[in-house]
Amino acid sequence: MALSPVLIVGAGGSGGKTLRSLRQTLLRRLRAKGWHGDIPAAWQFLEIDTVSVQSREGFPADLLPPEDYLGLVARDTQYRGLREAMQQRTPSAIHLGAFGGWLPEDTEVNIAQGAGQYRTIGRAVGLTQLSRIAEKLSRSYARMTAGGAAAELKEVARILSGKSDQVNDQPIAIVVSSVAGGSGAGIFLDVSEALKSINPDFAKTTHTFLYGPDVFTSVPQDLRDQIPANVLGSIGEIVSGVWSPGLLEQQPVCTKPRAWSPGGLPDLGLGATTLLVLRMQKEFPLLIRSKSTCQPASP
Ligand SMILES: Nc1nc2c(ncn2[C@@H]2O[C@H](COP(=O)(O)OP(=O)(O)OP(=O)(O)O)[C@@H](O)[C@H]2O)c(=O)[nH]1
Ligand SMILES: [Mg+2]
Repeated sequence: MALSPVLIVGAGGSGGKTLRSLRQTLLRRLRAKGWHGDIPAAWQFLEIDTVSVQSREGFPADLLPPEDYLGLVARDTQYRGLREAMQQRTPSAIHLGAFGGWLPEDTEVNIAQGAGQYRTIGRAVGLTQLSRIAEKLSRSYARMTAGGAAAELKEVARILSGKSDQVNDQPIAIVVSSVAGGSGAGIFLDVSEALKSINPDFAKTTHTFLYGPDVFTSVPQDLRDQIPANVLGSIGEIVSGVWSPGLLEQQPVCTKPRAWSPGGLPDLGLGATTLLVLRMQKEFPLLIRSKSTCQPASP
């Protein structure tokens, strides 16, 4: 099987843990085959979470290198300040349409430590940080496609299969998140949008893996009150993208990251994408084709 350059993005805690585990496993397997270097540059990992500083979260796999982590909330940032900044940047005439019905007035949650299992808080944080998300994705993409990365990948192919020509040029993106919490569920759609702004081909080569709610059944019942609402909201947004008009049309891809608008149903941001909802025992692959328009960001 041919190797491809891959940008794998973990959104929120579950996405991040998946990346940590995957990176460690890949490195072990490569080393077992005689590879002496670090993870090849053609395989980029990036965790994006609200939490200011990457933490173990009780999970045994090594943390990612610091440059592979983006914490969206600066220390000491309060939700209220972040919300006001977002509103000030948005024309007041569209406030109701853009924020009405979902953006919380305020919250007790200390957002520097996570979105507290509120998907709307996660999304609000992500929206205010879209340009940082895109910037960080672009840096990972630059490393993945830099001179030397392709030659290194050929060397990996040679070590693994004995054939250095078992390599594809086309970059692939993988987004991993759960739909159950606040951070990942709140940002994975906007992350997918941002990917397309970096390379329009990601509209066709992004794969999204989502953990369903049943992977959290070991979490005590009183700590998972918000999970049903988060899952319902996430799946609703995905399905609305599938059913939005014009799905099969060829649409231009935006060159700047912008928000996916849940109210207008215009764009799921995933292009022709395999979306896999991971459950404990079953996997449901859905082929998502979404309409992609270049309307101004809202908000
Ligand atoms: N108590 C406890 N809660 C957990 C555990 N794993 C996950 N959760 C909670 O289950 C929810 C879903 O987990 P994730 O999808 O990783 O959450 P996230 O995307 O990081 O979002 P937030 O942490 O809610 O901002 C989160 O709110 C977590 O706090 C666990 O091992 N113990
Ligand atoms: Mg978390």
